[in-house]
Amino acid sequence: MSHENAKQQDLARATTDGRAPMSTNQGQPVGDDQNSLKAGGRGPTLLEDFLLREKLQHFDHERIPERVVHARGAAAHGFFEVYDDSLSEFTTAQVLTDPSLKTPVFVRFSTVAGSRGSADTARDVRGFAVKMYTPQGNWDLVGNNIPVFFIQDAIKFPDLIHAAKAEPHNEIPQAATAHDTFWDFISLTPEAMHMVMWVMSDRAIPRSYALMDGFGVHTFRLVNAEGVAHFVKYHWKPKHGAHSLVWDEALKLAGADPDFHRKDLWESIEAGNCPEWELAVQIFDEATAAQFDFDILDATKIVPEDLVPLRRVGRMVLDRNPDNFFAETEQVAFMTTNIVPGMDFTEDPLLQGRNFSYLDTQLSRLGSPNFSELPINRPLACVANHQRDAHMRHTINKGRVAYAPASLDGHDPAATGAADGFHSHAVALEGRKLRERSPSFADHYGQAKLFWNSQTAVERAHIAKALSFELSKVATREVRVRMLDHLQQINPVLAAQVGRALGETAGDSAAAVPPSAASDKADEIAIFASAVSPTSASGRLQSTRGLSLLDGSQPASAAGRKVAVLAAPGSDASQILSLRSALSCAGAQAMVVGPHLGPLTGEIAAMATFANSSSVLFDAVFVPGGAPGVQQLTEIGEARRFLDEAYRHGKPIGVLAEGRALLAATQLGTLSGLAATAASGSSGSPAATLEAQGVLIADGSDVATAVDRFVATLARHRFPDRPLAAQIAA
Ligand code: HDE
Repeated sequence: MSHENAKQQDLARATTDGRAPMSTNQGQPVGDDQNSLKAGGRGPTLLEDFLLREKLQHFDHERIPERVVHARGAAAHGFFEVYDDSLSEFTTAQVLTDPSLKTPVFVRFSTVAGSRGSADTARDVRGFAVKMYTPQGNWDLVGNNIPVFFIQDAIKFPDLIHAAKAEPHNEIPQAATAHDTFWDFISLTPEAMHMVMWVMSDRAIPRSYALMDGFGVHTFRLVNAEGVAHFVKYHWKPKHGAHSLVWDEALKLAGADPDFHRKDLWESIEAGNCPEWELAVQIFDEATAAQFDFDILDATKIVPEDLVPLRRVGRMVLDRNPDNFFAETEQVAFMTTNIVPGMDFTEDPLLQGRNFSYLDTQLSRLGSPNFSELPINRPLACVANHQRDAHMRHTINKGRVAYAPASLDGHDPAATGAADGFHSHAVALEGRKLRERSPSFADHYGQAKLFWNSQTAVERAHIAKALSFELSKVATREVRVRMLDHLQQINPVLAAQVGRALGETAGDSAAAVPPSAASDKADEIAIFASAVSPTSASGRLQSTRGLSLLDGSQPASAAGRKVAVLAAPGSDASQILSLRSALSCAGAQAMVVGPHLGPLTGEIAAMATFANSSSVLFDAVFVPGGAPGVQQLTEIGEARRFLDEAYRHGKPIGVLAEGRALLAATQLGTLSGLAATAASGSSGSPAATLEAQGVLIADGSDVATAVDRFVATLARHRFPDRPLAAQIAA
């Protein structure tokens, strides 16, 4: 059996389709599962009814505690493989050096603050936890989609989480940091400022799990066969690029589809559109680390890519959905301590604390040290030791020797301690025992500025808007003002703009402009274009690659995208079919939205309606021609809003032939002048202006070309630069 399939086979031993004749948990056949045992037809129920009691008793105990953080999540199976053996220079870990090995993986994505039932699109860090079932035991890379963290020392973690979660007196708000206790804590925690910049950026509202980066966050060690160690930072780079939602869309999605990310992951895999990432590493030695003007043990710092480039070493594909959410996604137990020979930790005080916390948490959530025997957690590597007993022990250990050294029953005391077993790297340490933060951790604003400088003007405007939103929800003025002081340290224009939104004067107030609500406004973006800050603790870089989502460095791809096709009886079916086949060639999907479900026009049926969906569920909107269909659509307010809202959210829009009339009937049609040109019958400049903003208007003479151009536009994700967006009420 190949190693790749070994975990699937292993899980199969514990998997059932439940199709056998019904039985109790003790295996007795059940004759009647719908009526309890009673004295007479009208009761009372008899205590003797063990069938009733077993069923209720099991149900009563169905819940286990949700994760204290990262409660909301979704997961999938897949594999990881390295491209070649080039990392053997640095590590003995087989998973990183043997290109013939396909290592089975189970990956769980999550939000941090919300409860298990909270909405997927909350502004939050995303967990990106990878469990690899390697031949040398399990390796867990328990990372996030943001490469830094709020705090430098694990001892502050309970405070951070208590402040971020819903407030304890009324359990409000759910899955949101926009409240007093979070910002009170943050405003008193300068070390959080770099992370705050990331969390207020669009990184915290990803389009999907498949379209986000992953990071190991801490600096780890790799150790080679000679015992020589190097430092390593891990990155996961999504094949189709990292892309985000816009804030107004994320808010609306929380209502329209709280399962948006979970569903996207599930449906992509079911459709064979398998999410894929490359593993990239930054490897450097102690001498290099010593030259940096920041400390590589400080989890609030990145190692800028311009200092140590990424080296892409392998790929991970998620290709199978779990069979059972509870047994797999809920019971999977990630632990930072799961590393394999050839790897090691560093002295990062956040990582050191995590190395205690994850095992401890599993004991409480899963209730027994035997959690490692659960199918989803058990390693493929052979388990043999003298640990015994405890709740729910599955393994039946034969013999009487449960100790070492031992000589009875053929045990050989010398056999303990295999030559290629795990051993910790012999790090040279010295120092006095003390409770103190290293002075090398003291710079809290330098890399916040590096991140800020590395963003495009649009991204800076989004950070300002996110901060304005979050802080405007803080009732205590002193907290808001304290945050403005921190922003002032990061960038005075940022502070001024947020200050203006909060009704305060801050920063370079001459540079601020009246803030709009959620949408992008040209003058707001313009003020950020040249608002850069001098950096520190950044390797003397002013900006660096790898931090912006909108600088053009993300791969353009339409794969995995969903397009709403607005249609009604009389819409042009052949145009819809052309679009559908062009999208499917690009790995994207068309979903026809109509006034009702079922057959609409030709062989086209609606899979969604204006009553059950809205533009936020899609990446783009397309309106085919066909005069009777378009006429009907123009009379449906929701159809017009579909286009207005998609425009406001920067999404590609395509209209073909008579479909143009629907666009002309929208607010965008009026504001852009398209309605006026439509009335006069002339085709003029509004269409050309809109085209530059990702709104394609084609006359229907060459459908194939029009459709291809639309797919190419879809691959560009979003068009933030839309001057009319702020005027549209959608
Ligand atoms: Fe976690 N974290 N964490 N964390 N974390 C948990 O473990 C903790 C931190 C991360 O999908 C818990 O099994 C401490 C950083 C992910 O199941 C808990 C500290 C990073 C997941 C815990 C941190 C993470 C967790 C809760 C500060 C990014 C979800 C349930 C020292 C590198 C894993 C559980 C999954 C989960 C503790 C900080 C990522 C309580 C004490 C930094 C992705 O043990």
